[in-house]
Amino acid sequence: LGLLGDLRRALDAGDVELHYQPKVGFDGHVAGLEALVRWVHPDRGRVPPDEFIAIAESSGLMPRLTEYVLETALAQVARWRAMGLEVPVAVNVSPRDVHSPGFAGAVAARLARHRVPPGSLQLEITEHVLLEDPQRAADTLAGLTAHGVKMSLDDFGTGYSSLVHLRRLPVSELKIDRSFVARLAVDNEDAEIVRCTLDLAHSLGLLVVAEGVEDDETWERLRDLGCDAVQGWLVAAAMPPDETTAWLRARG
Ligand code: G
Ligand code: G
Ligand code: NA
Ligand code: MN
Repeated sequence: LGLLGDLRRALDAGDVELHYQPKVGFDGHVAGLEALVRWVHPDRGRVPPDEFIAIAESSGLMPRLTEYVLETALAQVARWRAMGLEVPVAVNVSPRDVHSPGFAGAVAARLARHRVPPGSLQLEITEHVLLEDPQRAADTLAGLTAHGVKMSLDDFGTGYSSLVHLRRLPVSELKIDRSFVARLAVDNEDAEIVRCTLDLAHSLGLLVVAEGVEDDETWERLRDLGCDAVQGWLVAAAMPPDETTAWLRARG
């Protein structure tokens, strides 16, 4: 598979980009930005992230990809801070990352090197981190949390979501997967799932972000249900760094 070698070279050459998608509160405040990788292959054009992330996962390239994304995102956070734009950035990490020894320490070292306060970094994990070695994962996440890094539970509702998982994971935010959000305004069952998830998360003291919000009606329903923030095309799609800077400035 040539794609793996091409991806490795693209990472070494700095040819993989990060785009940033805002998470916004109902009063309009910017709660954060999610970093999302974008790779334009010289011959094939844009490769969907799902595709090359799967390749990175199965080939052992994931730690390298995550290292690249963390490094690029933290350099960007430092640049924004220098411009007076203080916004937390969320980076997606895979279960493999969380289980690799020394991950928490490596993240702390990277934050220090970029002089970025730990509270400006959020790591988005999925419940899959608990499948392999739940205790080890919980220890790593506790270490990161103790350092001040915020943890977010991504894609909630799609995996092995349970109260046990929620209780075991030291997360401060829960993201409701867009598969439940998309039809919220027209499907009563989805609306119920979202309502129950909000109740549960709030009773555990978590902030809730709804993903994939595309229209005003869904936005209004989420606001009325007491959701804390939204992410989705209604607000903005993921944008290249310069466009994100302009977007942040226009927001004031
Ligand atoms: O924009 P979207 O197509 O970006 O992302 C597709 C999938 O890829 C999502 O599940 C998203 O979480 C994942 N993804 C995007 N960027 C990263 C990244 O930097 N690291 C990891 N592990 N996953 C990412
Ligand atoms: O797995 P994760 O939640 O990180 O994936 C985020 C994915 O959702 C990315 O592919 C991103 O581009 C996509 N996305 C973000 N906002 C919207 C939206 O409003 N609608 C849809 N359909 N996809 C979205
Ligand atoms: Na994510
Ligand atoms: Mn998600």
